[in-house]
Amino acid sequence: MGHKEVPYQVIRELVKELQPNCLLSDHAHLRCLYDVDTIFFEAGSPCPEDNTLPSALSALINSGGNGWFWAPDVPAAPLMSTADIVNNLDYVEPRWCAFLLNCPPNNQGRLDTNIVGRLSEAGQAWSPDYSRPALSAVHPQNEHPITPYSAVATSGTALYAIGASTRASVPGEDPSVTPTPETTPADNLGDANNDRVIDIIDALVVAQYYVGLASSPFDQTNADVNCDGNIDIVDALLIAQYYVGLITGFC
Ligand SMILES: [Ca+2]
Ligand SMILES: [Ca+2]
Repeated sequence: MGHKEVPYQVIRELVKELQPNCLLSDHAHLRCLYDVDTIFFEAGSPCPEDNTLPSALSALINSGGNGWFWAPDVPAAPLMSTADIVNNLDYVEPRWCAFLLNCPPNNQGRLDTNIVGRLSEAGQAWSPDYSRPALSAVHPQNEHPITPYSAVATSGTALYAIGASTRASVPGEDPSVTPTPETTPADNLGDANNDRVIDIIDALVVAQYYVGLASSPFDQTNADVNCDGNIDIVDALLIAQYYVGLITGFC
């Protein structure tokens, strides 16, 4: 989506702090490693046959919800067939490309049983090719990217380049993009860092708090958005869902 649409470097630093070996990508539609660990190929823009860069090809296992995120109709929604999962794996394997199959966790933080069953079937139906040679080493990557606040260019749109974006998706720059509203519910639930905005940063600081990396300021009352007396990853998930418009309020 481009490094400027979310606080990319903040999220990257947190992920690397929690899981140093975790590979991070930005869904920027770029065919190069631009402050990311892997290239991200979306279904419909397949990985080239001669690919030699660490890559991932995404697909959705279910057609419920909006495909990416869980919704109540997901447990009964049709799933990608076992044969199709195996075909995708066979397609990406010789291209050194991972198959990133989106399986949405439900509102309890778990995968629904139909999804678990399908993954089990696919695991039994597919065998990796252990004779595939190793991927050649890639050049060193920038481990601490800094996204500039602004930039100018004599031609074109500089922000797209420095933000690793191929699309007009910079809030405030494109009239079709709606900036994050500067509002919160009346009771401020969800505004975990008390900056009067509910955004992905609030989900992030709640997740940090849950794993013992409390940041400051941190409002515990605002963080417990499902009002169950605990501040955990479910609260972070709900705040993220609120931010992207999947839910319209909290407890
Ligand atoms: Ca906030
Ligand atoms: Ca809670």
